[in-house]
Amino acid sequence: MAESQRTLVIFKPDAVQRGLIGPMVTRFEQKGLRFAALKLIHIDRPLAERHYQVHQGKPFYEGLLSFICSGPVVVAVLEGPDAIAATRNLMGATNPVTAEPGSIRGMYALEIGQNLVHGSDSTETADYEIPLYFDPNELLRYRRDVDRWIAE
Ligand code: 3AN
Repeated sequence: MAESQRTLVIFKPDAVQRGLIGPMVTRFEQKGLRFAALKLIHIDRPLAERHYQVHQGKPFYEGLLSFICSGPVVVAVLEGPDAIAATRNLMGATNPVTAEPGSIRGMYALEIGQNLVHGSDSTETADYEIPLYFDPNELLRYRRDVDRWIAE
């Protein structure tokens, strides 16, 4: 039985603008992952700086910040067995051109700077990122009847 994990997912401004929130949410739901939280927000510069602090100084840092602040995003916490790796695999590789066909980026995106979705890359990252966006009382604990058919 795999470890149950929580991961932060951001459906980026390009996903909102292109009307891809629905299809992307559907992919995660169909995979079997469960939403613990979901909301539409506008990320401001200080929050973006905290989120992307590991990329500070990289050539794409300023572009990344202005892009993530350029319009509303949908932030979510997904949970389930191995949720972090499962989410990253469903997203596909960072560069959409080489992302696996069938992955979200493989299906819907063409450029690394507009790659639709973010997912935490480790448990440590998830533990850092989730509280940036959600208070503890926003993370809902519940079970779905179908969960027993998805995880042992
Ligand atoms: P991922 O989002 O797949 O975890 P990271 O953490 O390496 O990828 O990069 C964070 C974000 O920074 C990416 N989603 C992408 O939007 C942007 N990014 C990463 N590398 C580049 C690059 N070489 N040029 C432009 N943007 C980049």
